[in-house]
Amino acid sequence: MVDTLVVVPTYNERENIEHLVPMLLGLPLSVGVVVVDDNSPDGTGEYADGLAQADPERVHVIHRAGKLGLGTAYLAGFAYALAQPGVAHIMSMDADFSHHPRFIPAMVEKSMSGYDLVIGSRYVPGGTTPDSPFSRRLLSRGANAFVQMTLSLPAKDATAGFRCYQRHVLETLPLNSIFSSGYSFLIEMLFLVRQSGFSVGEVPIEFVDRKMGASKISRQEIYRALYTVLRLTARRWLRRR
Ligand SMILES: Nc1nc2c(ncn2[C@@H]2O[C@H](COP(=O)(O)OP(=O)(O)OP(=O)(O)O)[C@@H](O)[C@H]2O)c(=O)[nH]1
Ligand SMILES: [Mg+2]
Repeated sequence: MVDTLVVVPTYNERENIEHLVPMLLGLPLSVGVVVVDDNSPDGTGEYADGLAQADPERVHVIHRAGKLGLGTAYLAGFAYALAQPGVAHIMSMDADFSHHPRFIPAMVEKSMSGYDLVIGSRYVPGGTTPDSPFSRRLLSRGANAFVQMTLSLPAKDATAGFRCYQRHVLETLPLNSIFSSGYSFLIEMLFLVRQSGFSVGEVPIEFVDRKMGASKISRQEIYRALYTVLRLTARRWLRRR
């Protein structure tokens, strides 16, 4: 019976999931994987189908018609996870090995010690980004500093997609009310987590840059994230008044 289900959104990650899914299944935990693929032109979806056929109890693939965004991909994965009765921990991670499976046991352990959400974090003591170029560090640090300042989110790494939610968190949060469809979904989720009074813990990780495939972050995504933060700041402000 699968206890921890890992949601992996993919868009053109064939070379990565080839290695990632077997590594996840090899963890010393009862892990299942849900690949949420947006009809990747490189055949990620079909490749994932093969992995699911080989281990249908533990691997599932959700196919969507086209590139519909990271946020809605998480939502599709979460909906599937919540429909599986035995699943206690619902995780999300990138497919590109920036989030390495070896950190999952520590994240699940921390989740079991009582944290409603555990983040695999670059910015707590012990966390590192050894090969990030300066421009990427600046973007990530800048984004984190900005959301700390405006939303005072309860995590040092508020934009990380490496997360472990306890089941009841996803059952409780108003997921359908989430406005962001892209990367800023992660900020909005954390905002909701805090608003609902859930506890957040962080586990240090080594975040390495992708070696295979290409980044999907665009300038447009950055503007959208900025808009999300401003919108949530306004909401918070109005509530306070
Ligand atoms: N299903 C789906 N997956 C997506 C979409 N956009 C990004 N992804 C996946 O989300 C994860 C994160 O995307 P990345 O391109 O690695 O973004 P990033 O990690 O912020 O940026 P890089 O470090 O530059 O790679 C990867 O597994 C992508 O394949 C999307 O629209 N749909
Ligand atoms: Mg990446």
